[in-house]
Amino acid sequence: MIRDEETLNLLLAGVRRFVREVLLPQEQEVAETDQIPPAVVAQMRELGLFGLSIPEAYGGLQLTMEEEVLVAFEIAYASPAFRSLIGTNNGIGSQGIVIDGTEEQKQHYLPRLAAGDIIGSFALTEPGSGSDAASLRTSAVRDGDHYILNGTKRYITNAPEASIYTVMARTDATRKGAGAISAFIVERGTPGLSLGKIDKKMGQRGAHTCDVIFENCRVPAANLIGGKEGVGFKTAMKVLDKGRLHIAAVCVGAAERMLEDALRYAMEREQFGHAIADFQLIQAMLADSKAELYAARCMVLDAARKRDQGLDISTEASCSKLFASEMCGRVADRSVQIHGGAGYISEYAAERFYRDVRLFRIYEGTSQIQQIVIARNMIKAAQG
Ligand code: COS
Repeated sequence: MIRDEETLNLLLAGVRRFVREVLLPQEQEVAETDQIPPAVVAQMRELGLFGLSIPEAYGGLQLTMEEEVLVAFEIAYASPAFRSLIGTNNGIGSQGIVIDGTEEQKQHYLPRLAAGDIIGSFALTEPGSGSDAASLRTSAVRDGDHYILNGTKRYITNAPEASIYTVMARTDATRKGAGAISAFIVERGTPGLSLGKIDKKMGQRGAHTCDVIFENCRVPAANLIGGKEGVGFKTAMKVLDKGRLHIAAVCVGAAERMLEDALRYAMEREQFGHAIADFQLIQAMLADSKAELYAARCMVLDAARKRDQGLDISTEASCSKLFASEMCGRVADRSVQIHGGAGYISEYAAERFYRDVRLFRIYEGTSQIQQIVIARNMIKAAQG
């Protein structure tokens, strides 16, 4: 749903200009230094990019899902690290509070997340629990008006920058599975919370992950999301339904960038006396990429519109993430192929994007997890 075409077009044009004029010229430096310059972060704040999906009542832009994916298409045209910095505040790092938080929790945290004054982070994965998220072992034991958390969370995006963590922990050690999991907001600086070393990743330099470690970390009971135990896994899944759709949109934006770069290169590069774009084997790669990209874009928009109608889009979000992230991987591969030797050299964006986009098929649920979600939903629906 688009609420006001004119306002949205202004926002999209502003983001597009910011991407072209500010982010693209900084990409190489971010890749080399592994840091997004503070001046760029300040401009992201001014544009409202940290609060795209946060309700207006708490200082955000309250974009509908359709509007949000349109913005994501634009921002993902630049290196994924830029999107990653705003990604958690708009997605997994804030939505637990937006969807299931108490009024006090919303008032306390959302305005600062929306403004980009603080970064939010989502701590689900553990050393022993990845795809099988319901097997997580971090414990939260009630002690008066606090909970005591123990455990380790792994590969947590933006954890080094974050001021608050949405942490899924087991509040009933005697029960296995999803029903004993609760979600907490844990503030950085809480005694007993520490961070591991920043992970060395394959790509997305400028975006950081690390372990988040809890050792007898005392968290006020008031920070239990929604004030209710045992529903934290469902909160996490609802957050991921939206997050997966957002990532699918990011895949579309990144693929568009890679395809434009590949097309430009193919039209400039000459071999056998012709621009290589004249050759049908190159054209096949361009055409397949274009067709798949178009399909992914349509899927993402359709799923976003359905979510705006209030429909359950668990299946559509997983279909979109599965198809768009795999499509993005294929486009990345073809882009390197079209660039030939140049595609293997770090001077060209093709090489960097090839590594950066590999993550899309893994985080917020691997392609295989999306397949499981889709098939299970089909079977459940058929059983009635
Ligand atoms: N929305 C709301 N509730 C949901 C839901 C959703 N999208 N998906 C599942 N639930 C509920 C189920 O209805 C069930 O509730 P009941 O027990 O009341 O019936 C509960 O959550 C447990 O669901 P399920 O039995 O399907 O859990 P599984 O342990 O089988 O796990 C998968 C389901 C595999 C889909 C889940 O663990 C998953 O998404 N894993 C990947 C995790 C991930 O994406 N990690 C990335 C890290 S975050 S960057």
